[in-house]
Amino acid sequence: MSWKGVVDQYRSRMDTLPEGCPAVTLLEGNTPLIEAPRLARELGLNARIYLKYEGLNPTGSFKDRGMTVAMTAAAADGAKAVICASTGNTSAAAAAYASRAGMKAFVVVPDGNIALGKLSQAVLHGATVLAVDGSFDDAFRLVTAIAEKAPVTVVNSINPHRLQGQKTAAFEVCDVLERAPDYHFLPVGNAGNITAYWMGYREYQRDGIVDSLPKMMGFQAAGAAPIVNGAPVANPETVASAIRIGNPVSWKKAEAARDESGGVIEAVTDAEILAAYKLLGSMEGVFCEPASAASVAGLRKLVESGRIEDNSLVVCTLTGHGLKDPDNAIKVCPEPVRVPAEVEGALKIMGL
Ligand code: AN7
Repeated sequence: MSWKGVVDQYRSRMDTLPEGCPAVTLLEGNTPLIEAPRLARELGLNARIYLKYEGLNPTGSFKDRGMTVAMTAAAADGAKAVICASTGNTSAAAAAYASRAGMKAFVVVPDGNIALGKLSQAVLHGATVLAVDGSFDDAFRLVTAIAEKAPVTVVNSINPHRLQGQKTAAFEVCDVLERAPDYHFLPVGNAGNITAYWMGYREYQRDGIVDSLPKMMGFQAAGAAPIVNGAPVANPETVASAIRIGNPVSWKKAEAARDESGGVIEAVTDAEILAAYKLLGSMEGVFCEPASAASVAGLRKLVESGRIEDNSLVVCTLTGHGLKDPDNAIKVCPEPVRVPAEVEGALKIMGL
């Protein structure tokens, strides 16, 4: 049977959607859960590691899962326009799904701080891109203020439909593994995704589909780690622009997910993020964007400090595709080697 997209695939679990409304979908979800044995060996971990590769969603990130539900609800409600603040991926998803629904999209982004791939998606899909001189947090404040005065539906994750969609990734993990993992590693920015996964896992356990729950392991970038520091960060800074957020909307819910699951929310440095980013690409053939690699950077850190039990089942979500932000890859990897267009000369340089 062909995949129907997350709304119709999990319609009976979409707690917030009005009954029977037609889905606004790009057939998102059903992303691969890729085993990573070389990574496990490299980390020195005697455990099974799986990568939930969310970069293979239609717009290249996990945001499509929430956006299909938010846009389905907005369309059912007769909305004509949507708005969001974004570090990039939410804006790409909002723009794409709005165009599909025949709605206008306004996306508010921190000027100069979103990856080019994401900006190109927003403009190509016809959104009006508003660039603010400030951080994501400033953009988000502007969005909520605009929505109080004008007929636009906010599709940031304060919109409860978003988390309903995003929880389906946890369902898919369990559907494939036929159990819940022991640990689930995620990058944390606005903290919606860790909240949504926890919601999904608990729902499957409540309904007897799985009989255990994972520890939720969230990782912020060290320069944008308000939850870890216990205070908002006024000027967040990190190479992982997707999670450059100083005051997460789902802060309290993420702490609840951490505490109820017996997990952690900790920080990883930009150097640790980039090392994990390169490792995933060079050892497992999986290209994710820097923010996504925070999950694997976190795993590595915990393995190194002996905090992951042997023989565990570990899942790391890779939230966005590496092609969103190719500049970063070019910056951190060696340049192409110039060779003459002639065999002997080329072989010499190749060392063969
Ligand atoms: C690749 O697009 O917040 O903790 O505005 O794009 O649920 O916020 C993006 C977040 C991780 C963090 N990885 O997830 C936005 C935005 C990637 C992301 C996160 C984001 P949350």
